[in-house]
Amino acid sequence: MDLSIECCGVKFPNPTVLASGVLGITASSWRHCAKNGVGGITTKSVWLEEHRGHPNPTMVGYDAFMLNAVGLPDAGIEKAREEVADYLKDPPTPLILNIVGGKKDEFLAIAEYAEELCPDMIELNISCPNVEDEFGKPFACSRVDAAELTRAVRERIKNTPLFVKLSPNAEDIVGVAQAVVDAGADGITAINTLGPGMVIDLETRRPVLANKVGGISGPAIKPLAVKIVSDIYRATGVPIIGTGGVTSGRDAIEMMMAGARLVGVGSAVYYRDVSVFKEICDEMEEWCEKEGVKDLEEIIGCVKL
Ligand code: RRO
Repeated sequence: MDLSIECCGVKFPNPTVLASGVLGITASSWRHCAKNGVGGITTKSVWLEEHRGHPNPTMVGYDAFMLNAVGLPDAGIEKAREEVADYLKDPPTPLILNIVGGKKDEFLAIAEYAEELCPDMIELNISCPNVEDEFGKPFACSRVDAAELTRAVRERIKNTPLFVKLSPNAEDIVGVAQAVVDAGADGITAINTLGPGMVIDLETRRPVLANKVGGISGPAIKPLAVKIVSDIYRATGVPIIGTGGVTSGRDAIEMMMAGARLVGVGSAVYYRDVSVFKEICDEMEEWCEKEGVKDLEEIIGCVKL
């Protein structure tokens, strides 16, 4: 069966997308994912200048959830420019460039350069939960801040589909989604990690992560992501990259029924490896054939509420 899906004029061979932050920022790792069946790639969040992340350990994983506080390490846009150019010489799948800053001026500065790299889409990360000490509350926690930033970024990104990645920590994520769409976003990525949360090592009596706390991802947050995607889909109708705890083809179908057009996969790559993309697609195909679904468009937002 053909799992291909169109999103903002970009054709994806299947709806799975490598979520931002999972496999860094090298053309070779993106190609490796593409060889293993991923439908699209999201880059790690790119800064204008080099930014140091948090010290190790930055990640800890359990069956039900993961915690991360990587802290947005990045070498800056010049390194990203090289890797993106290398990938785009012969791109096996579409590329979504994820961009980030600390304060507003840094977001605007990278937005000036983002289109020069010629990605298929751009994702604006305004929802990292791990840098609040450095930069204050994420823009995604306030309708007004999120909309103002999106509007200013949109003025600088004129010809590339712009998605804004939102936070489940916002009091009113649907209101934030509506506000960024009104400010010019073409689509929404939902959700970034929840929390932050904490895991304590009983023997040392210290938090496991060096940063003490970190964003929660993985299967435990999937029902929250599905509910939020459903709410945003019904409120805005814009394309959504549904992300949060998807590890199987059935999870991906569920996310699409909620309203996702593309499905982000992050933690599952750590739980298994990149083979997870082919497994998800195989299971999606199997389900569609059993249910007589000929085109994935039929299931987007089809949940009966
Ligand atoms: O780098 C991180 O710590 C990080 C980022 Br940018 C993000 O958006 N979400 C997350 O859970 N971690």
